[in-house]
Amino acid sequence: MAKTALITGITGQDGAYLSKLLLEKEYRLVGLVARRSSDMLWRLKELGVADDIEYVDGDLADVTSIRRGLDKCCPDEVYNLAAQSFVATSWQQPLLTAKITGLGALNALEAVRQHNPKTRFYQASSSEMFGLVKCERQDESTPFHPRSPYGVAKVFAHWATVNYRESYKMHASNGILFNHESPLRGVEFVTRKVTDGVARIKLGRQKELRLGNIDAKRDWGFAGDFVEAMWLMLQQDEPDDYVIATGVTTTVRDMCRLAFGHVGLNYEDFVVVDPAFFRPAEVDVLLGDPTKARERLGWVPRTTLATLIPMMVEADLARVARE
Ligand code: G4F
Repeated sequence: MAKTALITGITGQDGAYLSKLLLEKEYRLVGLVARRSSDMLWRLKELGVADDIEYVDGDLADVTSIRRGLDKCCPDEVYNLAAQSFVATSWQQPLLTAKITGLGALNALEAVRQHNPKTRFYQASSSEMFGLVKCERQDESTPFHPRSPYGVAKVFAHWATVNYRESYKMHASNGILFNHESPLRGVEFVTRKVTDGVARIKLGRQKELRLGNIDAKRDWGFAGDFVEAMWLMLQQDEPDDYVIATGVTTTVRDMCRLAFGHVGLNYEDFVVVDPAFFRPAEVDVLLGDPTKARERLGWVPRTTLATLIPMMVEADLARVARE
């Protein structure tokens, strides 16, 4: 019998790649969508899956709407990907971030528990929880020290998931995902801001690119690889928490070098460091240790940053040329 999955945040980058993966595995797929409009389906359309999904109206801030969504489709698996996920915005809207990113996960867990506690549950945890890192490589035992309202909200959601697992024996797992990017990334995030900027500069539509802290280091992988780990977590006999990362860290500066270099330009001629993009508290470096995911899930990242960034630049060159 085909399985049914309910995905919150289905219109985001990860929602789109996970949808594609689950449809390939012949799942019946249901997306919980807060405010439906055809514009917001662009990622699902780009992957050619928008018409293969059933959509139900619902918002993580409204537990009754999640219950209605669950009652309607009775899923075997729930993937909670919805969040206010842009770290910089979380200082502008800390309460909204807490409500959606933090409490929203608890709403989803409680709705699942009431509907059918045997439903398998995936929570999108984040490496932002490590924040002011306590060791060189972060794994599942590294203590959290979040540095943003977003990170604080994710810590709440993470522990709520652990608590539901321990209290109600629910099959609830946290995927502690390090940064993961793709051509479907929003332009507010630094990789896509850079690849979009490179395309605009190369095609003569923009003269410079203003960035914040280009000495920050991130462990960047490909979203298409990372969603496989989400699915694998829910196929295990026992629920657990897993770090999903590449194990390689790179500065924003070197990522710029790669992106501009792909079109034969030198980033130093175009990047302007603008303090307006600095954050009140920065996560200087993230570097994940995905050993547990490799050993227990058999998951390994396939795409390096050196492949990913050119892929994103090419997609943006095509998009900008079409504009
Ligand atoms: O691309 P970013 O905005 O991603 P960030 O803050 O690391 O968060 C992303 O990854 C998390 C996983 O660790 C997710 F949980 C989260 O939802 C999101 O997907 O920024 C990356 C780095 C930061 O250090 C930032 O200060 O790039 C630096 N940066 C420098 N200039 C910039 C800019 N970031 C942005 N967005 N824009 C800039 O102009």
